Order: sequence, then structure tokens, then C-alpha cells
Amino acid sequence: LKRNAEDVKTTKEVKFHWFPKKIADLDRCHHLVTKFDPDLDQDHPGFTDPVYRARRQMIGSIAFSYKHGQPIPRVEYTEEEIGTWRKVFSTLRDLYNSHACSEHLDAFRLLERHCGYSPDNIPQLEDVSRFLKERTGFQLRPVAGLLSARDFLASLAFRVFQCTQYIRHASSPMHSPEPDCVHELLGHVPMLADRTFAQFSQNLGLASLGASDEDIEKLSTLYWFTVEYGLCKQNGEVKAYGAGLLSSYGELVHSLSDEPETREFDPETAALQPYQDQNYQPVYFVSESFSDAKEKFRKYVSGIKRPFSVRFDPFTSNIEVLDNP
Ligand code: HBI
Ligand code: FE
Repeated sequence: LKRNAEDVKTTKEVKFHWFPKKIADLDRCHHLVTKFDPDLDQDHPGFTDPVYRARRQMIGSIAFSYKHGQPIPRVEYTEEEIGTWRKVFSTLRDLYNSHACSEHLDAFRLLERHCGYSPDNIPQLEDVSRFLKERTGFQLRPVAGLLSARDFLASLAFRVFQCTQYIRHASSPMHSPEPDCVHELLGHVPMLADRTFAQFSQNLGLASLGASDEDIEKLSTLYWFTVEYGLCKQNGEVKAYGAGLLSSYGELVHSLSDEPETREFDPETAALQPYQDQNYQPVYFVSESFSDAKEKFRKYVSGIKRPFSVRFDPFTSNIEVLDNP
């Protein structure tokens, strides 16, 4: 509450939330949500494991002291952690051929060749960040857990993806209540290597800057039904592109089965659709293509009211703020 009072700026008598204007301002966008934190969530598989919680704290401390521009410190993962990674990696890798969209499959092959993606190695964020930067200009920065939607979306405006570095608890290799490096590296990273998807993600971020709490909620929901749980058409078939699907064996199979309802992607509808963060989604949205999703989103955003407009300057990575006439 204190932060809001300080950060709300006034232009022409209109108040809006503080937001980052240059990429180093992301050092201030680190507000965590404790909903699924193993120290506080009794249902977290690591809640009763003090060794796990200490390890997660230690890896989280890298993120807390990280500043923009620094190389991301490497983590030497334990045999147990690599064992967890191996189980998920091997299971999902086989399923991707039939269930993942072509953009994900193409990038995954490159990541295997260039970034140490293999059953026996948890890729290092620094290596993955360099790879993405060459492909689409996206880069990673470490984050200690589930970030507030506002801070998370704001970083996307700068083509920065805030990425957890710890891994889920060994007792539950196929599921994690919170984002972990399995989810980020297998689900999000391959998609961020695609140009059109990267632009779509940045556009979601740009739309969020200085937005009202209500609009942040809608953009988060849109993010949920696209970036996390989106399906798309490819050569007459439906495939998965959402990171929540591509990092969860059970839900990936479920999403392409006859069970759930599927609807054509429409931002107006998706932004208001209630979602599930404890169970499989009852409904998924199917995009024609990423270009089509991007175009529909562009039209949707033009209907969001803000007292200013923003433009990303790719030369400086600064946000230019233009007062609307
Ligand atoms: N935080 N670390 C992290 N990773 C995510 O994928 C993430 C997040 N915070 C919010 C979020 N995703 C979304 O569900 C939207 O609310 C933006
Ligand atoms: Fe995610």
C-alpha cells in the first residue's frame, strides 16, 4: 500500500501506477506472491522438507541480489535435482513430437544442440539467455518465485523473461504448484525463440504498463489462456503452445483429448474467462496462428483506455511515454 501511494504519478490529473521506463528499472520489479511458496503453502510438496526449503532459499538469493546487466550466476545442481529433471525431461520429450506445435519442436532441437538441453543436464539460465538474445532479443533474469502479475508483465515489455532457477521437489517430479526451472526451460523458453510469439509476448507486456488493476487482471487472464495454456491449429491439427501444457505431461495429454471444451481464440472472451490454477483447465482457446493471435490482440488493446501511450525503443531498450492528445 505504501508503495502504491508513493509510485502513483499524476499527469493531467490522471493517476496511474508507476512502471519501469528503462530496462534497469526491472531491478525494482521483484514483488513476489507467496500463494504457492513452500514456506507458507501447506500443500506444497516441499512444505515439510527443511532441506528443500533451504536449498530453494539459497537459489532464490541469487535472484534477490541480481542486478540488470550482470551475468546470471550458474547453479551446480545436485544429483537429486538432476534426477528430477531427467524424469520430466524424458517423459515430455517423447510426447512433444505428437503434441507440441512446430515452433516449440524447432526451437527444442536447437536448445538440445546449443544450450545443453539433455536428460542429464539442467541448462544454465545464462546460456539460455544468450541463445534467446540472438534469436529474438529476449533475455532471462533470475527471479525467486511467483512474481506479481504487474511486475511479471512489465518485464515482458522489455523482452525480459523473469525465470525461476530452483527445481520442484523430488517427491513430485511431474507437478509443481509454483513455477520452477522445469516449467520455464521446457515450457516458456522454446516458445520465446519464435519471432512472432516473442512479439506477441512483448505486446502483452507493453499493454500492461501503467494499466489499472482491472486491466492487469484481464491481461493476466489473457496471458493465462495464451502463453500458459494456448492451443493452435497447424496443418489441420490442434497442437499445444502454452508453457503450462508443455511442462505438464498430464495436462498436455488432457488438453488435446476429447474431454475439455475448446473455443476459437478471442481476446474479449478469453480475458474474462475464469481459470483454474489448482486443476486442469475446463476450456482452452485455439488460435489460428501466432500472427492471427497477435493481430486480434492488437485490436483488443486499442480498446483499453490509458491516459498515455507507450513505445519501446529497441536501440536503447527504453520505453517512450507519449501523452495522448
Ligand atoms: N511469475 N516467476 C513467475 N513466472 C510466471 O510464469 C508468472 C509469474 N507471475 C505471474 C504470471 N506468471 C502470470 O500468471 C500472469 O499473472 C502474468
Ligand atoms: Fe509460466
